[in-house]
Amino acid sequence: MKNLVLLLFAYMFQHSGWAQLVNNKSFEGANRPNRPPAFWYPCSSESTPDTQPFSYGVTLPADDGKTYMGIVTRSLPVEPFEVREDMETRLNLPMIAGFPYVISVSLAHADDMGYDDNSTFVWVNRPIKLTIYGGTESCLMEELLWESPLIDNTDWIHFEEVIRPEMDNLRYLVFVATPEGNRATNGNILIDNFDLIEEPLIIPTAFTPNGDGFNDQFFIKGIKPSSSLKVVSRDGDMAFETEDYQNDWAGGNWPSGVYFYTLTNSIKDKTWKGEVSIIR
Ligand SMILES: [Ca+2]
Ligand SMILES: [Ca+2]
Repeated sequence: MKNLVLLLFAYMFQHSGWAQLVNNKSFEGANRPNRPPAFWYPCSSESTPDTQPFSYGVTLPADDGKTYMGIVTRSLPVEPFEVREDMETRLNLPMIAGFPYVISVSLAHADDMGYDDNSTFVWVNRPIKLTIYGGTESCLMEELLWESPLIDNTDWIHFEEVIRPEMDNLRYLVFVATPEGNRATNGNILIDNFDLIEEPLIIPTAFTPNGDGFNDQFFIKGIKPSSSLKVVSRDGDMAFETEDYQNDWAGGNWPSGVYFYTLTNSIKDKTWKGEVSIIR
């Protein structure tokens, strides 16, 4: 029994891929104002994100789990005239330049957010955007990775997009509450169910190079830069070989049949092998 458990563990470890990049991506924690959940830290000291719901009139149930993050922008009558709340998390592994990552997040807006200020109610309810930066050091906003549209939906909308950082070794993500058109405003954005993963590799088992514009190339979804590819025929002849595959092999003059590929990424030092059929 003990051996079986060990074996199962080894199997799961091998096939679970690489480590999760983001901790507490659902922003779970005790609901309370001016305090972000674990693993998320404000960079600017002027104002601190909230773990919602139930602060400042926000009541929307979480999109995932029980709690989520709320960040606001505020317009001030005195310097600095504007506050943009932000929060940072440290990735478990740095991002690799040029690699495709899937970024996904649920966003919403609270219509009735506000607070009492000396018996005057101050609304903080304008729609704003979420901007996500990457940095090699804590709180450095070195590369803009993603920006949402203006979020005025009061129910959650889930966004998902593939991004490719230009800089290498981005280790920190900074989320910034961003007014539209850089105008200072009292606005809010609610954030839940975030994730950032390396785009999974999907290697097809067949392609059809007949020039009909559909599935004509050996197209590997999520392929990483610096990926070499070798394709060998059943007879052991090299059908295709390149050091940096660009998803452009249309089978050359090779006939229909089964071929064997070896795809190697030199940056991750990882190899995938399998069969692919040419169907003409
Ligand atoms: Ca959550
Ligand atoms: Ca085709």
